[in-house]
Amino acid sequence: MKVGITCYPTYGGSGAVATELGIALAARGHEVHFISYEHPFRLPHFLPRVFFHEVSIGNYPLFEYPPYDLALAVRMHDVVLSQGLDLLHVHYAIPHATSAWIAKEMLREQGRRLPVVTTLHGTDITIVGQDHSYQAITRFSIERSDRITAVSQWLKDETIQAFGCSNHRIDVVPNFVDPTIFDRTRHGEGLHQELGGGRPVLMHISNFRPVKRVRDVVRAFAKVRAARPAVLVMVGDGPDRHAAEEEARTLGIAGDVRCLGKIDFVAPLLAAADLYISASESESFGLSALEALASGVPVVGSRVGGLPEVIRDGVTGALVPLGDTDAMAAAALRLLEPAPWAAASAAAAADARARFATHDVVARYEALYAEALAPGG
Ligand code: GMT
Repeated sequence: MKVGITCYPTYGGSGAVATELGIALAARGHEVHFISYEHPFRLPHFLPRVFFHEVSIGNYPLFEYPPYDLALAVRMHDVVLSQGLDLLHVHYAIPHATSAWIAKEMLREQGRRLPVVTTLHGTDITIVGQDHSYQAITRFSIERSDRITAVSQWLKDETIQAFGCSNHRIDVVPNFVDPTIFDRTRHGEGLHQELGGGRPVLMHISNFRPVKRVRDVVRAFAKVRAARPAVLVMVGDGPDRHAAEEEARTLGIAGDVRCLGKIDFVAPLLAAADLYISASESESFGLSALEALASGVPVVGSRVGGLPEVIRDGVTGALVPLGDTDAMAAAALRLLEPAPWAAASAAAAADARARFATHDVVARYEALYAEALAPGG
């Protein structure tokens, strides 16, 4: 198959999933064409059967807001025709599903059918899509897609509740992880020693947006730190990074908190972690949490959104009430004890492989593509 993939290329789970999907599809013999304004951050520069088509946004002094969605629709239309694409798979509804619908309509005028698969990821449904400025077009574009997928059952339910797309089939296709890359056994002790100097390493990876509640991560860590030596390694960057650093200074633990900034390839870091902390107030899935689990890192997370579908409470980690940093610290301290840690670490790696391995999930997308391509599909 020749598949066009559109996603946000910058840091973020939806771009990471879309890119890993494209790489996996190419490895399975498909031809994959990424269409976006920038090279996706997880895409190495050359891979057989993987191509990148940049959307250039023509500007004009009249445009205070250059219309990216239109430039994207035109580029999608061009690439479908020039490369003979079979279908488009867009990640994150806004504006990608809308641009895909425009491209599809332009092609229909020319007698060309273009199936569109839309994957809903999170805030496209829970926040941005429900903003009055976008709600009607988001619903319209989702409903015009030939196949709709959501990354968790929770997100599917939210979509139906927020948009009422109840007459439309939504398949739950979870995010996935490559267990050969996120594999603790591939990495030595060196990085763990470097990061923690012999102390347990707690880790958090995100884009530091308000929804991630990174100050709660620091507060929970401070309570762990009060009970035993440990370090907190924070990876990523975003609007609340400064607030997290400030919180660490205020709590007097700045010396034990290391903010590493944005790092593209996090597998070695996760393999050097003992515990992963997610304090998000909403998380449709939690890709970093899954990558941590696959790396044998138990996760302490807030009981929100799709996280309970990813973390098995009491088995691969712990779920605590949102904002309850006491409960978070207590769970972390329990899990840092040698026997509970060993059991949870082994269970986490095994569960991630059993339920979310790349091969199985990508096969489900292939099946959906085949359905959408079938006559009348
Ligand atoms: O919806 C977002 O916040 C953006 C998106 C992203 O690009 O990071 O994150 C969402 O999609 C990820 C991949 O499917 C999920 O793992 C994240 O849980 C989800 N974020 C939220 O729901 C806040």
